[in-house]
Amino acid sequence: MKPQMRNLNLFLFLLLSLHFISVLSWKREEFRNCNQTPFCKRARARKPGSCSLLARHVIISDGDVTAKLLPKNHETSEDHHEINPLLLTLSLYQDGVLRLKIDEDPSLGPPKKRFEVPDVIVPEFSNNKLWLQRISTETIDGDTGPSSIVHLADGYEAVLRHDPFEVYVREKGSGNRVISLNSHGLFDFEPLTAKGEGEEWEESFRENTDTRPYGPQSISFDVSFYAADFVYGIPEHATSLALKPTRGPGVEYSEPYRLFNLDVFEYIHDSPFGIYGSIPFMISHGKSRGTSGFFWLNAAEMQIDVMGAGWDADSGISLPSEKTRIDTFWMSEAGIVDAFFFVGPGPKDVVRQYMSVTGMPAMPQLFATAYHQCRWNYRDEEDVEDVDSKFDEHNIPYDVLWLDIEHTDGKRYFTWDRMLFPHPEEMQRKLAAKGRHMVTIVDPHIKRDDSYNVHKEATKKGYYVKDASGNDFDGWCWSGSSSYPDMLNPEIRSWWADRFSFEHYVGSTPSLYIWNDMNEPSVFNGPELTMPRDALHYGDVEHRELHNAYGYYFHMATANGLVKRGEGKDRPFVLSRALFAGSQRHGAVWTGDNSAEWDHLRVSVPMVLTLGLTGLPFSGADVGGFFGNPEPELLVRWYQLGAYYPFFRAHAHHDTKRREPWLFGERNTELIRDAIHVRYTLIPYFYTLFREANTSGVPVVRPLWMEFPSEEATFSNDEAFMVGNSILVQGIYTEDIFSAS
Ligand code: NBV
Repeated sequence: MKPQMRNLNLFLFLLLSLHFISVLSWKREEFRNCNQTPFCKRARARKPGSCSLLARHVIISDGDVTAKLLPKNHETSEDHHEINPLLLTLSLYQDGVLRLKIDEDPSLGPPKKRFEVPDVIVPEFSNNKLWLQRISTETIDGDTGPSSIVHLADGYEAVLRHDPFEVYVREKGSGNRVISLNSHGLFDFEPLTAKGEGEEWEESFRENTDTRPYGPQSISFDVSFYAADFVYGIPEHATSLALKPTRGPGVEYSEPYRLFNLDVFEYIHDSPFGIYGSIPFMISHGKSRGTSGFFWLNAAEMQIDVMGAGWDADSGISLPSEKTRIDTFWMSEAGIVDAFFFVGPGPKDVVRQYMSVTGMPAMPQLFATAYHQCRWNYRDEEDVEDVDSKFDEHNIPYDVLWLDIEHTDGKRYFTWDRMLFPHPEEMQRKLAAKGRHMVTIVDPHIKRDDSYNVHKEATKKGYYVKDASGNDFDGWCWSGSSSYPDMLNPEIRSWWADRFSFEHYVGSTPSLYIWNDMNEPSVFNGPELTMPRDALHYGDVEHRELHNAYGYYFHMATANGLVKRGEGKDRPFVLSRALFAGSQRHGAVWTGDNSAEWDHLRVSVPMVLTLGLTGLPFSGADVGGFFGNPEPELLVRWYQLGAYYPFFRAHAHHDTKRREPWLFGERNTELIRDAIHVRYTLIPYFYTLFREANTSGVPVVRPLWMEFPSEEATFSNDEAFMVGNSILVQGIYTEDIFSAS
């Protein structure tokens, strides 16, 4: 390339980067709300009782209950041939797990197979299946028609009501309900349709148009939790632990909780808007009965309403346990119904039941449970050496030093800027000699540069996600024009994993571990800063169907890369920003780009507790706050709280002032040192708790009610928490406060 051309390109790149950076601060209008999201708007407009499906042909097949769901007027409808029945399967598993699947009937020729998320359910789960032999039929009090009933677990039964169709779990004997689906008749399933002549099927939001080759394909239904005082879960949101109602008279939030993995710049601390991760798993807890859970394995955009008291005042539907019932409404843009009901009855039981489906958390290495020092960016080898030696000088322990994107050669991951980092191996060896480790960042956007071997190979092998016209998807990110490996494809994951071998990742050594960022995936010029929904993945899967799991597969492939690199003997450490159900098997996560504000310190607790409840015990928030410069008092408080996060890492944006622990005067250094020392004193305890999580699923840090399930006063407390069952932590979230009231 001619030098003038190169300069012009550089200029354009800088201009575009500046443009994206300047428009990145959180602006509500850049993200869709429910009304601007057609499937959400349609679903929310439905009235209770509008589902007219009946369960018919209820039989046992292959040890499951199967049925066909048909509209009430199907037999008589003149155009009944156009209404295809849906297939329903109810399967039972050990430990009180009920699975409900509903999909279109493949034998009736839908234009394509709807996406079922692979590789999240662990293979061992199928060994837990209980093969049904018997089904009984009963007309339950007040019903006009029959229900099919099967034994689920000690003391519980699963019920499939035929007319109207409803599924629930109830206690044997008392008949009290635990969880139910479609009790309000809000179930809806939009079948795929092949696009007809002249039909548009497009949706636009701001400057982006979303093409829909199969028409609308959303699914929605109501789920009710009985004997429930509160519901929790469905991360990731910056909000309270006990979920606030989103529909009904006088609710505080008017938007549903959104599950759509997004790179939200400067997220606010109290909102149901979706951020980097999505786990469609909700837990209910109440004093009178205990805990239950509901998980919908679906990776498309989801929106979930928590109904407030009186939301259904005019519906005419009356259900048992009015007062202690919490109704919720689940809407997803695509996929199938693959839902799991967990009966508990204790909080730890529900978490274990959920993990029997999605897998136990990985056991981290000891060093990863210690203190991590990060900043965007440690500039060069000298800076690294200086920071490292100052920790020793100040008698502050730390275990891991992190390098952000600037360490690479022009954001080409797996490379080094050789001017700044001429001797990466030596740098890592020096740290390793003191028992320390290094982490470098590897993002999924691959620079479209023909001299970059990762790009060359990925292009040649056809490993990138495709755009709607079948070309390699080209989006804008840190590396400029970039493409994204299609992580849904196991072959591509395996190729990606091989990038981490010492041979391929030149300059890496055995003490180097990995950080996956921007894996929502973040695309600066994409709709809502992500990939267009009509991009195409392996097996013709539309991006809309798998969006929330893209980062999960990326995390998985990276973790497998470190396993391969260590020939299976080294436990990997990979931190990921995007997350999905099952991410616990691949490593740690953090809560992304928070701000140096007291409110962000405060909300970090419910965020970390929620992640733990939904299977991810290894999480933390950036200590000090990513954006902005914390006052020394806030920084000290953050260290004092962060010392109890399962993942304890300080991190900061490159525009912030340096904030290593010794930069704020002697007294503050002493306080920060003390906080970090407390963590080091507790490392054997933390490590033991990680092992407990690894074998039982119980999180390392727990909401108080997990340890004291009948103490009502704890149910909505998200300021204090338990580390294991023996340490209670109360953070201080306001300035000038010296004790907790
Ligand atoms: O890689 C730069 C940052 C990183 O430091 C941060 O932790 C990530 O959450 N990254 C986001 C991209 C830029 C954010 C403004």
